[in-house]
Amino acid sequence: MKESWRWYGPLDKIRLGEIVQTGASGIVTALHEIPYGEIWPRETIAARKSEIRAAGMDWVVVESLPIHERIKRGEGDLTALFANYRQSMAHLAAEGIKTICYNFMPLLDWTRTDLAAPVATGGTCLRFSAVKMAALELHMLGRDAARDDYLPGVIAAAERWFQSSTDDDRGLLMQSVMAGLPGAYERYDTDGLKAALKLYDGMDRAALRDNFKRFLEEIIPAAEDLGMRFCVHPDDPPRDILGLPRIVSDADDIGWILDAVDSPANGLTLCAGSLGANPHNDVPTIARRFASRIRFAHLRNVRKEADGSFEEAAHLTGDTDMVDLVAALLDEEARRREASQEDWDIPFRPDHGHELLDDAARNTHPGYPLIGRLRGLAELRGVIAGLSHGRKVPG
Ligand code: DNO
Repeated sequence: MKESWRWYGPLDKIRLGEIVQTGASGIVTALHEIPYGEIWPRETIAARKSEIRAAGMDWVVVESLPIHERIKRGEGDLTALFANYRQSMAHLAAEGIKTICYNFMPLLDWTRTDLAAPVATGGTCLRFSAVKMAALELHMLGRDAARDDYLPGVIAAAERWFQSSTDDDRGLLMQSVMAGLPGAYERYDTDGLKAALKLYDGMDRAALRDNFKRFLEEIIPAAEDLGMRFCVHPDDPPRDILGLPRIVSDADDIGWILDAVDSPANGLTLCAGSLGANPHNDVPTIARRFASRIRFAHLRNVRKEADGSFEEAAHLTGDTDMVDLVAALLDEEARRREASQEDWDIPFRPDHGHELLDDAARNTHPGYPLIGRLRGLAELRGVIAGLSHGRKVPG
């Protein structure tokens, strides 16, 4: 398994010269500075790639080549947007960067309500509180239909939270929910979020699936021609949110997507933390079922609570059996090597990490501190070494 590390480019407070010291050899990044829908110029890709090379690593996965909201909404004439997307793909492929992670979450990327929840042994973690999310939906956005999405006890607690909250508490909650949007993009305030949600009015699961299928039909044939591997990232959290349908949340969804355009170029990012937040998902079982289509793995763990809340656990603790999951990925790699598949090596990155020790002072991207992820990587490396020891590796 190829050890890799997410780097936000020049915006990142963690420098390549530091990342290389973690022992990771692959970089996962994107041209975050380019607005959604615009073409990624080949020269810019080449320059970023050389910068990474000069630091002694390789750009192994693009995360993400983002999909414009109009494509997700299926709005208007999309010809130019699809053409631009394919042009960016061609530029990436020409530079030899061929694994592309993306998501199809409407409007928001990953969503948390607390970016610095205390961890018992010290440090902080990312947390999703069902109570705070319900307070935001019901009381700050006035979305009454959200009553159907939460347990009665959560709705009552949300009302209490809202009544006793200050302007600062509410502002911080909004900021935390917005923090999942990657890169330098505009964050919404309450009115902005209401307006953006309005654009999705009437969009149900079936309509969003149609738009996703259209995207795959436009993109996957080009990916095949270019020898690229696309891998969809699951929804985080894996449930409808803000009344927006989520269609990459469980094994049925994944099965639907992989069958919608049945091609090796249409693959999956196995994100253990995203999938693991849904109590119906058994992540190692999902990994084994879709193993041949996994192109990239995000390894992290979550601890779920009965009311729908969850928080990010250390990489080897939490509800997902990480050792079993890594074993499933190693089995798949062995199968690919046996079949002489060139792309047998599955890149993974330690996804998210607790803020530990000096991390807080660095003010890094939420979820992406240096020491917390270094701890995660070191633990995962140990699991991989342990499981690989004595395994018969073909060829
Ligand atoms: C969160 C990440 C996601 C992921 C995108 C992929 O930490 O895993 O933001 O990058 O959803 O498009």
